[in-house]
Amino acid sequence: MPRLFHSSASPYSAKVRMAATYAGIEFEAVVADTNVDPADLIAANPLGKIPVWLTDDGEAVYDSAAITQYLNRQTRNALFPRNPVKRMEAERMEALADGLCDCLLAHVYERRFRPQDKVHQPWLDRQWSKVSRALDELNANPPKLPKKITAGQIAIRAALGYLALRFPGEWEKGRARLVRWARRFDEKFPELVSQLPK
Ligand SMILES: N[C@@H](CCC(=O)N[C@@H](CS)C(=O)NCC(=O)O)C(=O)O
Repeated sequence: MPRLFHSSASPYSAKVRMAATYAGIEFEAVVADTNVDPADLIAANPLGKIPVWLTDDGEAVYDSAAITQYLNRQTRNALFPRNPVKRMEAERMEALADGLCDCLLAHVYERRFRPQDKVHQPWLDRQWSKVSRALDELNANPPKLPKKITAGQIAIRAALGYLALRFPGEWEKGRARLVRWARRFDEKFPELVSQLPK
């Protein structure tokens, strides 16, 4: 069975867990603590980052966007549409969600890994302004939620799950449509809820 190096809180890991579940691919989830650079994680990915998908052939697939493309090929397009325009939209949605998570992670890591007197507020503000713009765009144009969704909607839901976990009360104001969108996603795809960041 394929294995997934992941952590429960990681938004990119959540995206992959949700995408694999949605696509009906079974996997063994293996928790990796990136803080201690575990040897098996480093052997799979010299960057020491999660998620990493390990195929039955022992191949390591990373990063998370490469994994969703890989899972899509394994399932004959369960995660991305064939239509080129629709596919580009789905890939852009995933890129927006991943980029949003990059900013959130930069924010979290700045505060987690630097001594308090070295935390650079303008850097935090710059990251947060990107987060705000991305969330405003999503609130103004929430992605459609048809029966068949793509890795794009899944990535957005995972990113909102990370916001709910690490930034509760800091992003929802003025974005009621987006908050409702997340609730609707969970109602429509209850099987994915347990895979959200926690
Ligand atoms: N672009 C990567 C980002 C992966 C990433 O930054 N993962 C975080 C956890 S959420 C990580 O492994 N951090 C540990 C580190 O940077 O050392 C992806 O999409 O998979």
